[in-house]
Amino acid sequence: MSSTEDLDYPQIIVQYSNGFLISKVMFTACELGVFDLLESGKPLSSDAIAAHLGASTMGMERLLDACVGLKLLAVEMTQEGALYRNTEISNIYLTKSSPKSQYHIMMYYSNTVYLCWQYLADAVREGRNQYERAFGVSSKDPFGAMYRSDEEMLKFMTGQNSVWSLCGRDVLAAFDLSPFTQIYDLGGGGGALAQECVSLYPNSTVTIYDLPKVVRVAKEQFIFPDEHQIAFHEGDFFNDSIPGAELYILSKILHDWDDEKCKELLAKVYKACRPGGGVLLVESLLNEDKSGPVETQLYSMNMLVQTEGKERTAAEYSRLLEAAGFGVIQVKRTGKLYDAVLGRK
Ligand code: ASE
Repeated sequence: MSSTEDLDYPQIIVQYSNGFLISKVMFTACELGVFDLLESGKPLSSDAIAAHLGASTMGMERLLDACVGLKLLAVEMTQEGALYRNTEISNIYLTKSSPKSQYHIMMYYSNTVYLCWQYLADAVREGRNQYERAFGVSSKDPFGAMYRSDEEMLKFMTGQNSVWSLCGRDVLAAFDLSPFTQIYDLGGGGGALAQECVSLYPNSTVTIYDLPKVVRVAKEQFIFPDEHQIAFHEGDFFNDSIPGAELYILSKILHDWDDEKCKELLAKVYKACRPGGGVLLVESLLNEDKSGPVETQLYSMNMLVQTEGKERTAAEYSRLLEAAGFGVIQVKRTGKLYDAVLGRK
């Protein structure tokens, strides 16, 4: 792997050291509204951008130049000076109003996840999440901590929703789910995956099962009453009953919990599941030897600082499903961030 060149000047060490600076530049340009301002297509000077966004010229010019270096903005030199505009990628993914916007997940990373990562060393030493240190709330109930205020809960739900604009279709099309018409999305949150599901499978109805306060916000903010294929069920899937259905989607649920909790939940789902029905796990899969993908390894570190869970391999998910009684387990890798595992009853 490493040539003498790398040993003389360790490119990857420099790159990794600067990684968090890169994230923060992108998050900050998003937060300040740079990409939204440039969305119209009209190139603007740093003075004009600073004035519009209520920022210092000196700070804004540096931020814009760093964005150019990161290929998030383009610059052209004119007689009036440097003019900045969005790149195609920024227009699609970094503006708030684009249908594929990643703005909200970035704000969640920048303002919540980032603070937990401050205590990564403590998380590794102690083997538990760092909500206590980062936010002064108990680490024992991760979702109590993550949903400690309506505002935090909304940020999380909006952030999670934005991920499905990138790979929601792929995870739902990984298997032909058309035989399943009655579907429960356990922990379905803001409902973007449920919306993707009813659009891909027009004969299905999806019930979003989530905590009462999550359902309240989902109804207020994300799912309008004219979405006749989407219903809600308020409950805590560990402590309340799970109604019968043909298919249960558990999307990014098992990665929040340890093996014991996963087995408990899957056993409950198995009991509720109609014969011939199934469970669809949507998760980011680790390679069997855990050598990658690096994004999934990093997400697993994030599960350490924020939850009680971890990312797992396909074989690990299969064993959890088998322990609960599910058979004929199929795994589909999508090539994107999230993959799909289907188990049948
Ligand atoms: C969870 C998902 C996430 C719990 C906490 C989380 C995400 C960020 N924090 O179920 C989104 C996915 N991103 C990562 C880093 O896992």
